[in-house]
Amino acid sequence: MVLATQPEQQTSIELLDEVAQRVLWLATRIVDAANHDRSNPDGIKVGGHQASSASMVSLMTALWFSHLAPHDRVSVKPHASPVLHAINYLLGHLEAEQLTTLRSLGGLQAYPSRTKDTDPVDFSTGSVGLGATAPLFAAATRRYVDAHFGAKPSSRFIALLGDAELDEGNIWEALLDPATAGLGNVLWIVDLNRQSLDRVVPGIKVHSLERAFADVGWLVIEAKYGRRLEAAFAAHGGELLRRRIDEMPNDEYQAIFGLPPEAVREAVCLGDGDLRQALDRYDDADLRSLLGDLGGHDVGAILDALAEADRDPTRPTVLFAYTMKGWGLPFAGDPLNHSAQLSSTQIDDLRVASGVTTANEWDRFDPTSEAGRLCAATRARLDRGPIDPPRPVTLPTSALGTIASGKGTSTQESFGRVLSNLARTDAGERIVTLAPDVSVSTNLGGWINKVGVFAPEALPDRSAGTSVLKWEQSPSGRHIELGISEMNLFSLLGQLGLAWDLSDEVLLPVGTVYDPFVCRGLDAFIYALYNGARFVVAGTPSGVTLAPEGGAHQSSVTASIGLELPGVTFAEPAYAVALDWLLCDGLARVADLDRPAESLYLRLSTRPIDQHPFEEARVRLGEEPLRAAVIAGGYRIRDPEPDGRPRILLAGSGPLLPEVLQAADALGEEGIAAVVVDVTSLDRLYAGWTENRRARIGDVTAMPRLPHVWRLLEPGTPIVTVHDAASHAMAWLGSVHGSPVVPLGVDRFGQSGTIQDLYRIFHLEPDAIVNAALLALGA
Ligand SMILES: Cc1ncc(C[n+]2csc(CCOP(=O)(O)OP(=O)(O)O)c2C)c(N)n1
Ligand SMILES: [Mg+2]
Repeated sequence: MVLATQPEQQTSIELLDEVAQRVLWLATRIVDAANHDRSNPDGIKVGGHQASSASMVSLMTALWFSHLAPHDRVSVKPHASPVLHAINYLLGHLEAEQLTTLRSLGGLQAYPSRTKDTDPVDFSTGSVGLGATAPLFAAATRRYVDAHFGAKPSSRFIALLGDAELDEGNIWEALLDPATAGLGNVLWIVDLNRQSLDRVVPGIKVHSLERAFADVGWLVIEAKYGRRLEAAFAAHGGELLRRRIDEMPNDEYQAIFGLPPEAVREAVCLGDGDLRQALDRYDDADLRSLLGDLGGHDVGAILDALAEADRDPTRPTVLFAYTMKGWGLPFAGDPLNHSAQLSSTQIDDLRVASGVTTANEWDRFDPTSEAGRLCAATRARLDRGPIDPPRPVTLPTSALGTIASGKGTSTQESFGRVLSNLARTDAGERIVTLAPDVSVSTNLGGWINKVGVFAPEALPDRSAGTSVLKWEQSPSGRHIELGISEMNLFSLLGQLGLAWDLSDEVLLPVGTVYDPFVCRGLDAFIYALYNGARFVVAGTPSGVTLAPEGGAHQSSVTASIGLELPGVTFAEPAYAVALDWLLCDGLARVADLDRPAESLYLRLSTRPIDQHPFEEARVRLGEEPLRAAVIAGGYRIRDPEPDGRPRILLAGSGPLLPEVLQAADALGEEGIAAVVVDVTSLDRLYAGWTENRRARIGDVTAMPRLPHVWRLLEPGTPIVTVHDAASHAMAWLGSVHGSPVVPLGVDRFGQSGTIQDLYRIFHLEPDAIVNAALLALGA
């Protein structure tokens, strides 16, 4: 690793220990105040994690006050949020009043949050495992940014994670992907306290974990024992003690700290006379404290390990730091300490031990003291200075070009074409695509042929001449190919989508995934949005329209997911031009840093459909009004004048539009006027409607903007909704004007068949839509 800035001098260990004790005090008291100093009208426990925080105090103190450089980025394990806030406070990024606001509305968040905390937080954490891998994907993003836009000041991307986070599969998916290999500026520090939430993790897992990291090319280092234990090992007979501790299973080691001091010796020696003799020089209390002298709480050992981590710039490093959950607190090492909190007497004792009083317990260090000067120097050292605002990126409103009229086309095909056409525009250089081994089958081929595949070093194209797909891999490539991990897709999308903040360049990330497998990466999708990331994702193909592929590949719940997720707009256009407009507009929103973050989720299909009905609507409505309506969520593709006939409104999305239009024709022949609404974005319609409702709930006299959906539907006209997705997603349309609704959709698992077969069994074919309309009219 190359350091951007080295701390000018090695800060003395004693001084760092003094700061660590204050950090421990503040972190513990922040949780205590949240639970005891505030009124608690709910009567439920406020909570907070004093033990998990204590475990991290020495590591974080050493990092911030002696090791970090200004451009480094750190992800802090969720339950150490009080430690991060305590450090940020000592560095002057929070006011004392804020320290008593943990877990209150507008206060310090329970888990570090990029978007809700007011002090510096680089990565949100909370769902264990995801915050841990975020810096790895941020480093992959930086590698891409440096290769395309010139090197930024170097950063180290650091994750501080709990040992039980390594149980999460996403960790291993992230490590194994070639896209994250060889990132020499990545450091993971595992807080190895051998405890998870419920228990001491049995056995000794660390060796297999270390081997697993080494196998995938990581440098593995340890901060295992503190200086006192190392000295004891070096003394006469000390080797016996080292072997005994090394071989002791976690639960046995941990149990020692629950014993009275006088029982510790026998628990360690278990009748071994030589070992007992070697330990004779320690009294009972000394022996117990000696046994707890772990590397992750010895600032000197930590700094040595951090220096070692910096030595190899060619590969990522993991540091296993042995720690004690609850270090320095009365319940250190207790298997049930996860949610334990100090009593008020214990808080009083800690206050005294930390050298503060009730009068100055929330104060920063005296600025003239050594510790105060260290805080000021640390703040100055970590100051990033002014940063040039990212260059604005402009997008065209349309990029599809002409499509052969009369020929049916699918939204997936058009998606590939729009991207390809964007390659040569100004925005094109900012677009980076990625796919979990589905580039070809999601139609990224044309784009890849134009822009190439990203690799940190140029690699030979072994498929040259043998395939229509070129696979040129070089640092200038603009497609990142991932292994089949949808979790990695969304994890990387999330970090590419934060490049504007963590790497000072705007990227327009576009991911593709088979729509059913959105669910496979859903947690990382949610995490990316919660972090404020900006990106486009296309779920394609989708629904039972992917007929022969069968039920395992046919998505049905994804429309509801897209509709309900905050921070992303879900859209499901039917026609090529609508897709083009929505995609260009979505990318423009991604690029516009002045707007709140808004990503775009396109649910697409491989079914070619006739484009004429859209062209007719374009002529009837005019280009600009139609474009505005498509982006607002829908337009009337059939709009019969009221003429006294009974009226029905058919609302459909995506590849089912041909069936809906046929049903409208059939209803016309029965003397029923059918309005057909092509719902291009159910999400925009719903958002507009609920925004209107919410404004009126807040103020019953308010006259908020009429939502687009209000005019799209009409009072008194029953509705049939037709969706290649769970029928529930569109059923709410009936509530807009209080109209009867018959929702048609896919509410069972699918199976193989032809499109017609599947539409028939799910009542999505024209005859069924007509029957549903008659039912709605009857109701
Ligand atoms: C995805 C997810 N599952 C479950 C939890 C609940 N949970 C919170 S902490 C924790 C154990 C964490 O243990 P570890 O990572 O070792 O942290 P420690 O508290 O020991 O420092 C669990 C299961 C969570 N936050 N996220
Ligand atoms: Mg743990």
